[in-house]
Amino acid sequence: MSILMRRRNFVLGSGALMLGACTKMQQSEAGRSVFDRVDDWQMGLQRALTPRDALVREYAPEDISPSFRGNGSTNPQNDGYPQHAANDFANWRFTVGGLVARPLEFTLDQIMLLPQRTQITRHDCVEGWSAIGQWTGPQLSTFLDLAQVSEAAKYIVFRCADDYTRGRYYESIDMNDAFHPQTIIAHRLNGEPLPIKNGAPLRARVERQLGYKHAKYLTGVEAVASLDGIGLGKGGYWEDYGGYQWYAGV
Ligand SMILES: Nc1nc2c(c(=O)[nH]1)N[C@H]1C(S)=C(S)[C@@H](COP(=O)(O)O)O[C@H]1N2
Ligand SMILES: [Mo]
Repeated sequence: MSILMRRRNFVLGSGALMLGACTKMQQSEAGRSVFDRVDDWQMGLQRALTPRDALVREYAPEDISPSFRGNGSTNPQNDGYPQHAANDFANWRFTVGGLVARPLEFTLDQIMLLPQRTQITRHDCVEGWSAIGQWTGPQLSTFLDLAQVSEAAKYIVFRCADDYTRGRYYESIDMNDAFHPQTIIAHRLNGEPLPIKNGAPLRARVERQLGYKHAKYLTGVEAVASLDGIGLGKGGYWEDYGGYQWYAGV
């Protein structure tokens, strides 16, 4: 499946883009019957209307919670993190690797130069609290497009800097969530640089899923075909050690 086809699921609000994608698809698959193409188009439309592909609710500025608590790791002490923090994360790097044609490494300044998305969303933690915050950062899809993620990639793994109680925190999502427009690599919360307790300098926002999927202290993302051999193989820290579901839809 091409990136174009993946993205086709998300362009409901933009007829021009959708037409563009379909036209390209038809050109590249000129040999196929018209009926196949109509089928593809209908599947795309249907997927766009299913809850899994829909945008989650975005809130108004007045809905923002007065404070956004920190949960899980809130001040990592391992692997040079305190030094990075003391240095305003000037030497922090974010890598895009695994099954990509062009592995990439970004400084925070470079990340600021990419197109940004700002969204006000509600975060739901399984421990029974919620908070509404405004998040800003590039869409994960921007990084994956720049790195030319392979069609063999089935998951995106979030790599984190913090060791939690049982080991290194990590998370993973499928390509559907990875290319979702509201899946962003956030560097701002409520217009300010991310506080340390909320994942400075970079954290994932995976808005259709519960809090534990929103990996903090990101050092990079890795495109993989399988989750075997990563952590205990269940796709995330809490999936490995807490029995949490890998797909944690809100
Ligand atoms: N790297 C890392 N990411 C993490 C965690 C963590 O301990 N380490 N905790 C998760 C959990 S359970 C939740 S609810 C949210 C909390 O985000 P917050 O600290 O901004 O409230 O981060 C998630 N991401
Ligand atoms: Mo959580």
